[in-house]
Amino acid sequence: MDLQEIVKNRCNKEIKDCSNKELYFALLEMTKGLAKAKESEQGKKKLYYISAEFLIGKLLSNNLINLGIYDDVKTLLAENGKNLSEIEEAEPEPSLGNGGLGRLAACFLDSIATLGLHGDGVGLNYHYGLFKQVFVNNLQHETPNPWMEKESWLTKTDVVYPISFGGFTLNSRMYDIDVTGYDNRTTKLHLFDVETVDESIVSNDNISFDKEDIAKNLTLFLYPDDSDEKGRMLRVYQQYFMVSSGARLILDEAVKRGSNLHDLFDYAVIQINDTHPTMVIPELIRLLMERGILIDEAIEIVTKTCAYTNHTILAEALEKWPVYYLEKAVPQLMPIIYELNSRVMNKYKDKSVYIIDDEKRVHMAHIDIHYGFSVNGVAYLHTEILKNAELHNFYQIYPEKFNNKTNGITFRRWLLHCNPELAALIEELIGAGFKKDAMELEKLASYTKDEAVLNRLLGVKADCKLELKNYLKRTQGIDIDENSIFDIQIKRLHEYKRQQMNALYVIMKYFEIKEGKKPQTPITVLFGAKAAPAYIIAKDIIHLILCLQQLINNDPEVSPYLKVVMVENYNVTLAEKLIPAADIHEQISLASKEASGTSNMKFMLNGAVALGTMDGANVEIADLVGKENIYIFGESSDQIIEHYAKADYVSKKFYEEDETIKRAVDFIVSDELLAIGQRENLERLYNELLNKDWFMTLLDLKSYKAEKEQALKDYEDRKAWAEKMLVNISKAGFFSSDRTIAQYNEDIWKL
Ligand code: B1N
Repeated sequence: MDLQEIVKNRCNKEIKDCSNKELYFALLEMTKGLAKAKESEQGKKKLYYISAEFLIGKLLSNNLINLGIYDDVKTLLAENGKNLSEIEEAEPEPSLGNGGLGRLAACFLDSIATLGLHGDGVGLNYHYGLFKQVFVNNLQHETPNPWMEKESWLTKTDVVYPISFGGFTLNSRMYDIDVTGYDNRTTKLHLFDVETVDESIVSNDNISFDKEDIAKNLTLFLYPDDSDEKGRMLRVYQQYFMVSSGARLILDEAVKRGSNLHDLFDYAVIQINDTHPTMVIPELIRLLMERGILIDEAIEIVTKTCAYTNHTILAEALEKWPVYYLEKAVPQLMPIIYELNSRVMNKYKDKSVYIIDDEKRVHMAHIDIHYGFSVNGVAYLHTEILKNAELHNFYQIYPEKFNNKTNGITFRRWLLHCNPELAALIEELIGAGFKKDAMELEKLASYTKDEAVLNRLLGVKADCKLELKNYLKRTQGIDIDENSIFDIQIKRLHEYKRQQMNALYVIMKYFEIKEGKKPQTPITVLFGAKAAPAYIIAKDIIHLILCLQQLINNDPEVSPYLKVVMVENYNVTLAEKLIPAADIHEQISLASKEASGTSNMKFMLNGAVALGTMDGANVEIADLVGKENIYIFGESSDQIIEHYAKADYVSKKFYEEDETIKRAVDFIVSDELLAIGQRENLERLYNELLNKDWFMTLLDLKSYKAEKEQALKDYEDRKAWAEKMLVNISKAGFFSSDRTIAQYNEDIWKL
């Protein structure tokens, strides 16, 4: 490593005279060079993780850590009066994902590289990623989030494929990002892009553009607003562009490694990340047939090559494309999809497993399940629900295909990088082994009664809280009290995740404080969430939270005891600051609806205690830490599934029967809030809660309030709380994505 030399060549200056941006570019160049030197050895069989999203976050520090040079670089910079965390801020964050699904893909690449597995990621290079969120008048607005600068982590390759759509052809070029594993080899993220994309068709202050000019818009945004047909068509074009490019790459590479294509499954395994890349199945069949393989064999080869991961049971997220969309965008695939469907129809009477339904819609997940060899859910409970309810009819046909792979997170980013002080304390106590074998964190269990260790743990948490306070002040102009309890809910805004329940709690607390019942320690309720641009109620919930923030934080009677903060443009970078600072984390989805959740794992690892329902991976967390180290409330997934089956939930009943619930809900349309917010938004949300409340907020509100009060009370016994923190950290090892990836490899990929 010679940063000095690189800086000299690039800028003709010394390190001490460079700007942070210049140093960022110099470090980028240096890191890219080092990653090249460590490329993985090639095995025979290779994994392709195909995903419409890779939410990789900033890469500089993570790469320095994984290359083992973070401390040296930091010291060298410090000697020259420079600060690595400030340089980090010069790096733009690519937002190539929505939330958990995309972040999971990024954690998986880190683990694939760390475990030295032969595997790459395949996706799309969105120029503006997901939108950037800005708040105007307490409402969410969306603007483009450009991240590709004159130099970036992308490396242009010579790989170019012509991709044909109904009526036109576009050239697809591959760009690579090196993914460095911890202390090990590197792997690659291949992002395909169209050369004709035209960023100038989007203005700076909103995200509208001509959705029909595919050559110019194909890779501008991740999932453009799909509330209208043109947006949905664009999504089909994106998906086919991704999988056709990926399929060609996979075939070319397999042939290069010696495959005759009849044995493709010995050379490649494709993990299909949710249904977005499903068209890779008919596309591969088509390409194999083009190369002379007959359809029966082509179908068999592809079925032995592809595996599918399901990430949700929410009906609206299970993709069903009308046949006429596919006829228009990708007519060459339809004969194959019809053939795949007729084979299913000839074999099974049960219409629920057909690929094309009576309304002429193609059920993408059904293609994956029939024509892949593995179907997995992402947490124990989620997989059980798939087998017993959601996909039960498929489970009866193919019990051997179903398996669970509980999600995980990379400890490099979510502990070593985001919380170096905690990592150092852990290393001092149990040695450095946990960095490679996360299960070694269990050794911390022997310190749960050690008062000195517990005090140091509280000290680390206090430092992280102060750091968050300073960061929010500096970057968003927000003031918070570092001595208050940090209660944090960060995740996409969705009714099933029930941010509205947390907001109703805030209203209840506001009343209590007004009436003189003050909390012993002040509370700061922090939110971070983006709403899909066309998801009206989700945006109304953001509006409610921002209005509450304005009302409460400006009320001198209340704000010394309670504050509400919604951070703007929640992303990976903010998560890295928020998670280490949390005391309590909210995992309050309606049971059965959150497939897994992964922020729950990150918080746990950083010594926060969960307040949650028995949903997703919370079930496994509760199992590991025991009920004295987690706060669980609300009805079980069995009970909820029964409510839906019987259609017996009536939110108004809960509203009418409980005075405190009624008062909190009514407050949404009170004079106080209407004076701050928009009547239209607040009334719409009020009516939704009262007359529909599809995700049963009012059902669990009472037990949620009671459990949260218990957690706040327990927080006062600092020693007992620190013990809970330590138990949570010590049990987090199971949630390392290294474990998850090892299981994928052992059961599915067999590399
Ligand atoms: O995938 C994560 C899980 O931890 C979360 O519980 C789950 O909600 C999330 C359509 C999705 N499921 N489905 C999506 C994303 C984008 C889209 O356009 C669906 N995201 C999840 C990782 O397993």
